[in-house]
Amino acid sequence: MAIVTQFALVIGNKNYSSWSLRPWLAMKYAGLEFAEIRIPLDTPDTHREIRRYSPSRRVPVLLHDNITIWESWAICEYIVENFAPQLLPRDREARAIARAVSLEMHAGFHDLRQNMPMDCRNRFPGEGMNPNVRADIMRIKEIWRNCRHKFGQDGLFLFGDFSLADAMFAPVVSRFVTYDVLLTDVEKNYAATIWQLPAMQEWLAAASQEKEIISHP
Ligand SMILES: N[C@@H](CCC(=O)N[C@@H](CS)C(=O)NCC(=O)O)C(=O)O
Repeated sequence: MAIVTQFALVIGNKNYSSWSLRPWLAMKYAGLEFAEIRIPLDTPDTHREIRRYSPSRRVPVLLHDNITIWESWAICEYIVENFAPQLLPRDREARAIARAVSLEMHAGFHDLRQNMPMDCRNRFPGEGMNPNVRADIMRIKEIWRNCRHKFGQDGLFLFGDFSLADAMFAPVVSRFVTYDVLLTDVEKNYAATIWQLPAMQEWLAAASQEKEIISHP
């Protein structure tokens, strides 16, 4: 596939912006070259800077060919539809379930997101746990086990090869590392696969170099 340039992805801090990580990973695995416009979150300039690019006043935003696309999942779908069809499984059922679990992630797990915010370079073992967070974690682990068992046997990812579903769950892997969430074997192996991806390591290395600190509520 030809490398298409002239993409720019507007993202937040790599250490904190879980929504930015998702399409960033998808673009890396699509083999697309893109510029990054990084806007640190939670500063006096953040809202003004984000408004320059984003109608929703949120990052990520993809700029391509005079088109502005906001919402992480919409960016992922745009990449698949136009440049990287391989990022969703071809099989009808697997493709439908990949979308279902991705959108379950996109729309849900508020307790986990609120109480265990992404903070790639830090470690807070045991912090943030409560019964609702535990329920979110149980459901995520169930998704991982079911997908690996039913659709993932031919590869290392939820649906075998790397897909948008893996990009959507990558920030959860980072949270599980930061808050030292207990995982069983299938879950642990899957989390390790995501954590060790070269692109994930590139993101984490950049996150560790960032100077901004956003304290947790
Ligand atoms: N549903 C949106 C959520 C995007 C979102 O909440 N982004 C956060 C950063 S991770 C943001 O832009 N916050 C703006 C702010 O803090 O002012 C998506 O999927 O892209």
